[in-house]
Amino acid sequence: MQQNQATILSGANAIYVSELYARFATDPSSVDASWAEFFGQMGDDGRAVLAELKGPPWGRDGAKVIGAAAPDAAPAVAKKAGGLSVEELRRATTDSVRALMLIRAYRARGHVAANLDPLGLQDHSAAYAELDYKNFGFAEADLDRPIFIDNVLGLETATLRQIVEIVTATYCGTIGVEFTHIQDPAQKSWIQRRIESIHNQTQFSERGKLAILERLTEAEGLERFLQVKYTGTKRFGLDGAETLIPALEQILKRGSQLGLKEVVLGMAHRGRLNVLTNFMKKPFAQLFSEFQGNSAMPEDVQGSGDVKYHLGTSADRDFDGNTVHLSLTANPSHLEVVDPVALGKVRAKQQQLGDSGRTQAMGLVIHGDAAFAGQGIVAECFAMSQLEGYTTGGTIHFIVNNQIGFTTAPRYSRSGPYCTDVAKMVQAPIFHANADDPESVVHAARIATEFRQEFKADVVVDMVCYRRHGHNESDEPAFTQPLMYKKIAQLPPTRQIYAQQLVKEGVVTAEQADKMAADFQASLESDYQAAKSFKVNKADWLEGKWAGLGALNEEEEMREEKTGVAFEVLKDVGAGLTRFPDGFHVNPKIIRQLEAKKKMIETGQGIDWSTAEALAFGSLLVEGTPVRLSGQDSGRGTFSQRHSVLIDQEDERRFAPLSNLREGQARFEVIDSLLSEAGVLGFEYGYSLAEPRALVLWEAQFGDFANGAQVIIDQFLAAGEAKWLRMSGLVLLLPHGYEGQGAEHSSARLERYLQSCAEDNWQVCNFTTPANYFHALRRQVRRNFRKPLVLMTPKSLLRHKLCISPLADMSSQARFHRVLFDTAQLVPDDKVRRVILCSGKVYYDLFEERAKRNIKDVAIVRVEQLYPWPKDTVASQIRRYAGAELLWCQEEPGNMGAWTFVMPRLNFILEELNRGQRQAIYCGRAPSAAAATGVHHHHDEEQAKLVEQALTAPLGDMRQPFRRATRLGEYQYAAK
Ligand SMILES: Cc1ncc(C[n+]2csc(CCOP(=O)(O)OP(=O)(O)O)c2C)c(N)n1
Repeated sequence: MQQNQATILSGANAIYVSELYARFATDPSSVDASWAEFFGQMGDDGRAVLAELKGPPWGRDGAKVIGAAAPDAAPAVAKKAGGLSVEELRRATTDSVRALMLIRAYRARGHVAANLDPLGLQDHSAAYAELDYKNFGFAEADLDRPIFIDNVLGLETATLRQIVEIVTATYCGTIGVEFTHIQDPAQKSWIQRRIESIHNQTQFSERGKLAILERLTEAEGLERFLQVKYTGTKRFGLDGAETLIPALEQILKRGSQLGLKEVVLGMAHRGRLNVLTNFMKKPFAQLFSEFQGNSAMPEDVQGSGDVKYHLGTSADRDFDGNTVHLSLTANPSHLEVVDPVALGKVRAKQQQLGDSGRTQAMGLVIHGDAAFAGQGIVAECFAMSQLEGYTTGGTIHFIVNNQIGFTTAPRYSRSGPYCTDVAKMVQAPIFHANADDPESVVHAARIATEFRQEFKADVVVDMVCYRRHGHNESDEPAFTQPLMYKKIAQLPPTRQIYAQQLVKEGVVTAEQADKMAADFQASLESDYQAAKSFKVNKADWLEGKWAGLGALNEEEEMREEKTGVAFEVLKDVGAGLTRFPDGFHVNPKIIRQLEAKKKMIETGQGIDWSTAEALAFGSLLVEGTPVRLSGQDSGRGTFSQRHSVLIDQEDERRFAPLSNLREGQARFEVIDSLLSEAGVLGFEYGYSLAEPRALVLWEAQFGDFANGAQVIIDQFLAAGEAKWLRMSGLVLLLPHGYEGQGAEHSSARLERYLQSCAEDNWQVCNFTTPANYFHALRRQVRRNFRKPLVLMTPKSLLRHKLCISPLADMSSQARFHRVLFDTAQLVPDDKVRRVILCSGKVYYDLFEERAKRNIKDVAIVRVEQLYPWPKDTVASQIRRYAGAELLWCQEEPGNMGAWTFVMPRLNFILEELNRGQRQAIYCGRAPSAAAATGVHHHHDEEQAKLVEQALTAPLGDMRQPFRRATRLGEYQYAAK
């Protein structure tokens, strides 16, 4: 029988049965009635099994699948193969197929019956019913009958009882695995093999068990200590989720064995203090000192600082001789928004390490269950995870799933069964594990780490736990979850549960476990005493890759950086911009553009915007500074202006001239991004944090779309340095300008950036010349400090005949200009009637109209850099035209653009200069709810009118947006 069993579903029999099934599938009447009945009873799963009898595609890779047939087996032998009658064969096949269906059901659905919830709030009855062997055509009487399963589960033959025991242990223990959604056969079979071979349990050594107990003791001990010493102070404790700490430890330990050298962490508030100290080894004394109200920064360092559960840190940890550098990214309270930032840092570190296999640096992101399910940026990160320009070779996502979000229960905070469902968008494997079984969580963390290192893909560990206290420690959870909290109150801490387990196993005595806890409390007590005199003696922001850079001081901001480039270099780089390999078929229209570029470089005249940009990039590259630009369609450029990647018209090969300038040049990366703003901007910001020596740029398709990344802009770019002492030199390219294309395609919302300007936090500019753009880009990486650069960038000016610069303006003697003076032939300065200050594209409208009308007594001064506000230079220009009236002209509506930013600053200058005119006057569009009209001829009329008014209308006639209050108290535009 054994021997017959062994041959039933292999070789020719398998082919015979599968062919029978194939015939049945096309025509049920074409097979014998008994087979038809058998096949007819099969559900979808059974049919899939039958269809796979010849060996499914993913089984061939190593996973042993029942009935994998030798490809050359001859079907003709089948009729009485193995000495069985057709009836016997049918019967045995029935058993085997059913058993296999059962096993498959557990693989796919076992997690629903797994014991995942320490609170035991889940009702498993439906899951048990779903997986009951009786659903698969078996009866109790079948339990002990041997069934041939052809080495699935590592057994050739097993009784139904054995099968059920094994799959229950493997798939329904305290770990539930979701992996059958994975389409990559190698990944799927790897997981199946990895977990089935050991029934999804690690046999930990005594040492391993003790280490878990120690980590749990520290995790719990810290929370307990804080609860006593700082009762009621917010700490967003880890109580109920302490198993996080041994799990993280495992990720590093296993990771370091598999080549990890750097791990970038991103995490939210929950348990952060525990992670900072127990995992990242921030001194406890420092933490206690912060609890006592002291700053996390040294006294001589300025800045706003931040609450302690937002702070980052870095550390080196040693695991069996392997050192891993850890850095926890500082983050704002906006949940999940740190995720792409951490990933961008990982990418930069991989670049620095030369880690092309992406096994040395990794992101480890810790999430809350409600935030993971609710915040869209999580999906954006998954969307980026396998893209060439953004992949980091997989992230380990660890979810502290305490089954609540503030006061909101899961049924209100997600639509799917699990908080992890979003991870299925990239077919990540998901390990759900019960935190009250620490060994299971540590085991899952280990497999997740191995998976990430093996497949360079994202993986999720969902640690199901609970939150012992309220959302923070002064919050009363029973207001909203009385039953849950009754249950929680009865639960012993995880440490206690595990200590008891180890006592039972004889690994420790109860006294040893208690002593471990007492010793830790004693050591915290001595750190607590030390905290009283703890001083942060050094800020850590200028270490590692930041060494040699410094903080900004005022002098430095005003210093004229040498950003010009020698003529020969410019010419050489310029020649490289138009070079491409022989036999590369460039689009004829682009050839024309390249020829025009060539002419610009050769003559040194008429350099346009994109050529200036390419010269800035190219000169930096040959000087050894890498350039990374990412944004939607940035390779070509939204306005078809950049063409930094040439595409062969016959085979779509790509060629980037900027990558081929010189031997030994730095790396140029231009990336067409996914259609995300927050995710991508966060990523590039993270990249810039880790790599201060590269020029990193993010480009919005149109400036207004950056509003989708507002959180990154407000909370990281504008305030990151002030809060966390973390500089960034990221450049934002934001197409802006009123050209009649409607609201979103006109305005990059300049006003929003200007509103956030303070403490020299960043630079906000709106240039009118390619040369200034060139210098600003170079200045960004040639200064001794880093500040984000927010640039309004042109659209129509990209092709405007006047928006050009001579090459000389980029050469060694040339430099950046914060303000551009009027150099036209006008009446003498003291006869100038009016000085119009403006910024950006409207300058050309004013300039051309002034020329057309032959006006000679109106000067136009361009404020190229709005922030830091070049007060002295602006004042010098106002002083220069001593008798002139002062006007600010802009094309944006009065409640937008730079007006409300410049107005008080101009008024201040007028006052200082003691001018008769004390109020700067506004000339521009009326305040408006939408950023621009969508009707083209309205746009044309408005634009013509504001230009005409600026040049000719008496000051008293100007439309003053905020002069008159209406009855409703609303400030309205007083139309004349
Ligand atoms: C984007 C965002 N919205 C709202 C909040 C306010 N908030 C802070 S914690 C929290 C609940 C988070 O729940 P979960 O992700 O499950 O983490 P837990 O606190 O339970 O660990 C909320 C709503 C926030 N910080 N960020």
